[in-house]
Amino acid sequence: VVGGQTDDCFAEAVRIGLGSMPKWLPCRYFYDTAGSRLFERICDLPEYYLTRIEERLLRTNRREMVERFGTTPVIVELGSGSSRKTRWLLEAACARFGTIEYMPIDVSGPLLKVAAEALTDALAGLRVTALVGDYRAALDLLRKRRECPRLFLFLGSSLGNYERDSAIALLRHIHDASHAGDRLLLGTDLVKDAAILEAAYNDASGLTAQFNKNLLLRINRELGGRFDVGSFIHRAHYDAARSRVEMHLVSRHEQQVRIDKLGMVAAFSEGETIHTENSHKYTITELQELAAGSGFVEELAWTDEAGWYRVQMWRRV
Ligand code: AVI
Repeated sequence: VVGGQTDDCFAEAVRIGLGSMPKWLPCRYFYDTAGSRLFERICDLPEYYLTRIEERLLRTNRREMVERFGTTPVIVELGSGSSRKTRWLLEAACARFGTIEYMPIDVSGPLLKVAAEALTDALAGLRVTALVGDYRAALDLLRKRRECPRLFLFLGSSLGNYERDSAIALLRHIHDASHAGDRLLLGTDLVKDAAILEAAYNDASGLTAQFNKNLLLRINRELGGRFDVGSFIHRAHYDAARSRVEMHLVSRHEQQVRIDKLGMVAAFSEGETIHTENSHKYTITELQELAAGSGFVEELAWTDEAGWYRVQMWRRV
């Protein structure tokens, strides 16, 4: 465990976010056990093309991805979750180098344990050292170690959930924790037609709505909240000017909600929203600017035929 989110952080985020105008909650709190399970199911939805395309790009190009390294790299994954897509890459790395050390970093200890057991059962030659906690603490720990070249993985379009400034700050943090010759494999969603994007975040089965509303249920479970989730509507729309899909929870009517453990009452007018997530979409030019702005150079990149999603390998300079 390398430092992580405590219940106090969640309580503080809710106090601040629901006391603000407009109201908001940080999207990292989606991922308690129930939220992480819902997200795994979102990844299989027909409308949510991101995971499917990324997995195909990794599967098809995995050999080329690992061949960049002359000596065996340590593979470090930020926000590994179930490590499902990473398996392709690990398999290719084990085939190329014989043994591989894999360091997944995630806030969910139980998820890491299940993923690590499944991977070591499937891949002889794989050694897993899991780090439970937030990226920053894990990166600080890694900064002090220098055994082999490292391949950092930041997949699943997770960078898109950061505001532009925070995205640069996180990339610089990865840069500071790495050494010349280390590489970053980054998966990002690209700017595209609004209808495709909105369908991906408004799926017909209502799973994304459930995922969004799980935040209110989490407040009820952990902080003694009195939210009636039926009184809120899930809304996701693409803001083309900001190139991002925004997710909100919209109050159906005027209401007051008590949150016992915080000793607060959150008052909502009809139609008032809680802004719960931004999911930024990039152009290729923007991605290359991000690389340059954080001390990396693009070495290789892979995109699907429709140009919806991009995986890029950056080398640390
Ligand atoms: C984890 N993250 C990249 C997802 C996204 O697409 O922004 C979270 C998500 N939100 C709604 N659906 C999936």
